[in-house]
Amino acid sequence: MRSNKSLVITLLFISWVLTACAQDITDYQVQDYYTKTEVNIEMRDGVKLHTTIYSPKDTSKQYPILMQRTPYSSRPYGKDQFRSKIGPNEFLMKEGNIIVYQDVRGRWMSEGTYDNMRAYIPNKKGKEVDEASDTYDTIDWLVNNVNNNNGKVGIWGISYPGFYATYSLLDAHPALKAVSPQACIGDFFFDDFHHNGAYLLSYWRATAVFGYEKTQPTAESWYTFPELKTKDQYQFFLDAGPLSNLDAYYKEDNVFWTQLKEHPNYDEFWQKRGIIQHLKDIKPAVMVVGGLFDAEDLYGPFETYEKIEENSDTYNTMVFGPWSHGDWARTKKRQAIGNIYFGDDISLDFQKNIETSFFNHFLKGPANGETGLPEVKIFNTGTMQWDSFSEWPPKKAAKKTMYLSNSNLTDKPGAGSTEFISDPKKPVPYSEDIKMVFTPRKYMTDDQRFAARRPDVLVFETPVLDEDITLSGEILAKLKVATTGTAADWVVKVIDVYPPDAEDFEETQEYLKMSNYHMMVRSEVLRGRFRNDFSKPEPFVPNQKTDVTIKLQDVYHTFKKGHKIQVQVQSTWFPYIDLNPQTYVDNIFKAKASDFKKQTHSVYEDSAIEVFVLEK
Ligand code: PG9
Repeated sequence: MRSNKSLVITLLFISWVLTACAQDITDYQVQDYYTKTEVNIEMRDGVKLHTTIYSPKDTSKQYPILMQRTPYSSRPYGKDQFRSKIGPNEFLMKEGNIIVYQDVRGRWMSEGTYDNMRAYIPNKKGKEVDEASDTYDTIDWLVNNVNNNNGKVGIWGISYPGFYATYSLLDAHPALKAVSPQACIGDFFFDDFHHNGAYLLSYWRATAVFGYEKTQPTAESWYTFPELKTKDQYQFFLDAGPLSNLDAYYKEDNVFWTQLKEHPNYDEFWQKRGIIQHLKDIKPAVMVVGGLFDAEDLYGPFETYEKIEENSDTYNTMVFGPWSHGDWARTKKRQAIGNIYFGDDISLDFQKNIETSFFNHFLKGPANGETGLPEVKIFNTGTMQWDSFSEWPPKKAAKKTMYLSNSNLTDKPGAGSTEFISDPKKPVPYSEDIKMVFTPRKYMTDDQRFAARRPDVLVFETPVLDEDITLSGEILAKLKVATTGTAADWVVKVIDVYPPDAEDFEETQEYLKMSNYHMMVRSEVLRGRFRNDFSKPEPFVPNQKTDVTIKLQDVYHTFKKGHKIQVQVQSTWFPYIDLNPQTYVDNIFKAKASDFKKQTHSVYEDSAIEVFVLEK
């Protein structure tokens, strides 16, 4: 039996080691392990793009290059100014990689003219440029000029940088081996600024970020946000009235606000800027990452993965977690969105065991054989567990149709209809806690009881479930509606109703918070004028029964035994989206106050929700 003394010494040594490791994580200083250089790389048309290069100080070995191209600035600028963290995550930072940030054309310290979601040009000639050629030219310069690089390049990016990551797959440089588009914008008519043609009014302030053009390379922000004296976003926009009243808050030269107003339909302006259509014959390995509760870019990641899967033989995988926009890049321990707690260390585990493995396999490893990562890793937001699939959507899921009949979700259609009055003067709030935000990020698991109890929200639900039911894949809302007016928006929400005795999440510690909680699982809107064609809007014929089909983005959610599935249908969702006048006008951005009318809408009982139920 060893003496107590040696036991104490052993314990002291263990605690020292742990502290040292902990210090290593907390005391890590980028400047102690990396040098920084800044270069202006000349593109094929002569424009120079400002590029920051962090290179490991240990020059005894070679490293891959991990790059991000961004419209949000590569700052801090200055060779002695270091970011506190670099790269996709801290594991890849501490392992040592050459990490590069680049201001895209026309932004911050780069030259050139910015073009918001610049359109891809197939078969470019001579000095024709787009984001693909800028990426190609940049990679070519880097692999030929940066010391100690191993000739392999990876690209990652979240949101707008995610769009540039997707873009890098087109006409890809041969040195580009691995790309991770994350929360990647696919198309501004379905991501961020619009959802199925409805303008996201809640994004209004963000228009400043992309609306003003700088006249020369600058390290200082050149755009300003509208000065507002309120946090109450609902009241502000309700009081503001028609969208044209918002012009006064933007200087006349806000290019993007003008583009939004001039292109209310899915016209060539938006179509040519969508990137999904070009994703074919992709060569680099791809890992698409998204958040199942990402309020900004949900369309992009799902469409990016599925389009590459359809059109390319490359290694193409997808990870979708219980995250809001970009959550997976943070190092917080507790993963929760609003009142819903999903577990601890979910993001850190993703960074360490998935993201780092993906890049190391293709950039440092033999890059052949299996990565050991699943084709699809997706979090079940009902069981709070990760699951893996060899394809998405899962083949072993069967379509099930539920009809919206007399407040119930039933197996058979009804013969009647339910009506409600939709009043633009008292629109349905999109949440109970609406603040004047840059973009709405946290509402997607909010309790929907407040809405269920409004007369202008129709509620349909199953009886209490006597067994678990798991929905996997897209949800299609096939509504049959009518309106006394000639225009209307249609919002569908799919909700998990917790039982009255639902356990509180240990972490939440708010007594009986989860009792009868109406957790939003998925929601989507369609601007009714686009029901047949996003590029050809058309009015409703008053009081005529009309088909309106809305695709809700994919889910992976188990509705547990004792819960209920609920569907809510409404016509306003304010100010997440702008108000529909409910009388047809060519361009809602130019509607007058007198155009906005209260109308009576009807939802017929042969309306249906089509879901995919995963077989047990
Ligand atoms: N896609 C996100 C966004 C775009 C435009 C305005 C506001 C947000 C993002 O890049 O974060």
